[in-house]
Amino acid sequence: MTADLFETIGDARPARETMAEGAVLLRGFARPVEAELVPALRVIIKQAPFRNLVTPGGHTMSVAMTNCGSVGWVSDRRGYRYDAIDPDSGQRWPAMPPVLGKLAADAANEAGFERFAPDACLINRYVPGAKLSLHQDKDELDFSAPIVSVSLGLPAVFLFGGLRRSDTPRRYRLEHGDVAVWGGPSRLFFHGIAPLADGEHGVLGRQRINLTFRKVR
Ligand code: MD6
Ligand code: FE
Repeated sequence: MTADLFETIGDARPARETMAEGAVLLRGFARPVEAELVPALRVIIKQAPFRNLVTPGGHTMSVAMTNCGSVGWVSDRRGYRYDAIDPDSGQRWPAMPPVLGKLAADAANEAGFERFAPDACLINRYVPGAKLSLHQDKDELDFSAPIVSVSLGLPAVFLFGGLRRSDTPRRYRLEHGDVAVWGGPSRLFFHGIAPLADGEHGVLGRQRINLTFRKVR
């Protein structure tokens, strides 16, 4: 028995949970920097506002997105890709604030992935009812780097499957400040977010914000 097994953050959820080999949930990991995170995000979304992207199949996504970092993830009728330019403004995406890059690197390190240096941070905004269908994150060039995902605001149900779309996903509740890190053997696992339940969060109101950090190039 290890102390780790019984370590909790006061609400009986273990501070650390292994979801699969290479995939770990670090509960509350972002809480210590929350007060810096939220204002940094406000600056980014003023410069690069959230928008509902269109998939190559012509569907408008229920999740609104923006990015910071040297490249950003975009989707339109031509496909999914990373681009250094925000197509809405014609300008570069806002730079990744140091507090964000450091949080991602610290979380990756905690999960056993050293020297994670993300060049992209996709910022997702969910309003009640918004969802993200099962998908793989495979538009990056470098699958040796993990993905670090930070949840803020309303809680969500994270669906975490396997390498095949048909693998039945497990469900994990992601709350404000929780960080999921993903890599190695599970880097290409299918995952998604169930339709967001309505609610009101003390800091962020009626929404969930998710940051996913990637090493694209
Ligand atoms: C979300 N996250 O949590 C969407 N991808 O809103 C993702 O799609 C995701 O959380 C790769 C790794 C972790 C994730
Ligand atoms: Fe994803």
